[in-house]
Amino acid sequence: MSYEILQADSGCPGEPTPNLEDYEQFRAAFDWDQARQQLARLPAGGLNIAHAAIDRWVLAGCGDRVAMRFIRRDWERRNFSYAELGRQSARFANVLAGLGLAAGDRVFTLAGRIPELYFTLLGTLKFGAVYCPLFSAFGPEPVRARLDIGGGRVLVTTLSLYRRKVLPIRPQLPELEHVLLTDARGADLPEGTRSFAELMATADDAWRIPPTDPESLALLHFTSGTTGKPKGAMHAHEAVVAHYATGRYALDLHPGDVYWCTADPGWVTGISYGAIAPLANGVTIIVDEEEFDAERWYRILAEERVNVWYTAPTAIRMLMKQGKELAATHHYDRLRHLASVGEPLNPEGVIWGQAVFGRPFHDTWWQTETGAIMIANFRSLDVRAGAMGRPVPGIEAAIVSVQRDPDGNPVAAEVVTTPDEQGELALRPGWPSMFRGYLGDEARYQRCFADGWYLSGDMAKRDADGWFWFVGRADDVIKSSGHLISPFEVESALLEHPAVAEAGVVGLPDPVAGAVVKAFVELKPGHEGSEELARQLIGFARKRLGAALAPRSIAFSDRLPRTRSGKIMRRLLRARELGLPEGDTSTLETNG
Ligand code: 6R9
Repeated sequence: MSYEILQADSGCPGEPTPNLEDYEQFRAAFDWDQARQQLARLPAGGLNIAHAAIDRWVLAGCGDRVAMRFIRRDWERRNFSYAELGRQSARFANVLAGLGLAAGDRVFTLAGRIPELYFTLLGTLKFGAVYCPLFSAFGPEPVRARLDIGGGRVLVTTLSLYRRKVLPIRPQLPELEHVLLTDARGADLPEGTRSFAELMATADDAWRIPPTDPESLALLHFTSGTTGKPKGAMHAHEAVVAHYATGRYALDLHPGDVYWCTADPGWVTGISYGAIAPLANGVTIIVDEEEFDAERWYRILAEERVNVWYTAPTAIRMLMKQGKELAATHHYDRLRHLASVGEPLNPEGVIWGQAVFGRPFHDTWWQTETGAIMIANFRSLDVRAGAMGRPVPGIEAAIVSVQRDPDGNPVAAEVVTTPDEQGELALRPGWPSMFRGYLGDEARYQRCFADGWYLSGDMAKRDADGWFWFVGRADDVIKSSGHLISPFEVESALLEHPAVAEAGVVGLPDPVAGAVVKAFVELKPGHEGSEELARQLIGFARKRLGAALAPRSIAFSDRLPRTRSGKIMRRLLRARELGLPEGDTSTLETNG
């Protein structure tokens, strides 16, 4: 294998040394208890994410430190100290008590990066309820499916998102009792909603976090599979031990740092690393309300003197597209560590970081299910451009060869010891942020394990020195601009259109988004494929699913390739579209 090596930076004068100085030594000595002990336990007993992230700093006399620096779309900036976030989240816990919530109930947000989202996250955890974020880019159908599976009792959202995405599906959600709007009050409130601000204004700003069993549920993050409904991955309060430790050792957070994670809070990254990990490390987070904008991003990195930046390959590729000249309009002299997650990071991206910021991007790998970074390029190690990195201390990773029964259930997993041989990336269960199950779907959870390994669903290789390299997904799930998209969810939406008989949805390579969604559609008798119908179907899917999930293009087919049991063979659709070898087609039905 040939690849470029970028030497570990020795640091500029005055810069802190890496938290993890000697990987091998540290890894050998590390155990999770060590990290657990660095987090204060809850005075009332147990471990609570919101206490570890906020209240412990206030109790330690550091309440004045800036926890969150919020940048409004119009550039107005507002600082929230740890003490202020402590009070706002206490207020929200009191709001939930006032609404009659019980421990374990589910509180959802459907919002972009607004301060109220962070008050809701932390207040929900203080109260002992379970927090679940939704992407504001979702259309009504994905919002409905997730609120339904999650049994959401409370939803915090904005007036416009409520009108467009919740109102049409509200009658189908009998369990959703309370909708709180962050930007409406009094006469502006639609029927059946309440004002977030008004409830907060009358709530007490003191709250004593009840004793919290570290195993009690804290977070619910939806993810996508190839078949069936969205999966709600459940995480316990104990997860904060891994958030804290990976923030410290993989992202190299130091006290006093300004840290910027650009992830959407509807995604697991936006919560675990947009809020919990950095706050548990006592740093200042930048929260920018605006979406991607290259000029704005460079300005934020420079003006906010960002030290550690965590972003994603699609964003890096969009910055690269705009050229180095734009980046050169600012100085980034405080930038110490650059990291990326969510999709494969091309070597060009890693190297571009070095050219533009004087530091390479450090790829990290993890999933909604793992809850925290599992594999990373560490600041103290050379970066192998194109590799995902090495396992985080406390994590045992391997490449396994998996045997599956005809239904696709894993029956055995054997570790592949030959370097550079492809197999499925597997992890030994037991780390603190390991998901505790899929809500209401024990069978699907069980299907993630074989022979004592958690199977990630990603294909990868391990080189002779222990670096892991991403190969591709083992299933049909699509990653587009960092969004994990279930082809099944897109197919289901298309099938609701009166002209559609069958649909097969695949991801096709795209230089910026990584992959884009394409749908192959079989029409019902009496319908003719045309450009006009393709446009209509895209519009139909967009309305239901939102722009993030809807297909970009549609092709019509008289007969989609199916297995003998009738399943659409997405893999074959993709191979044919791209002119790739068709692989094993032994299960393909033979036509007429
Ligand atoms: C955090 C997050 C998980 C899937 C994962 C893999 C892909 C994530 C990656 C990567 C290549 C990386 N993925 N990081 N692929 N290199 N560094 O992304 O969670 O949305 O659940 O997605 O994303 O396929 O299995 P989630």
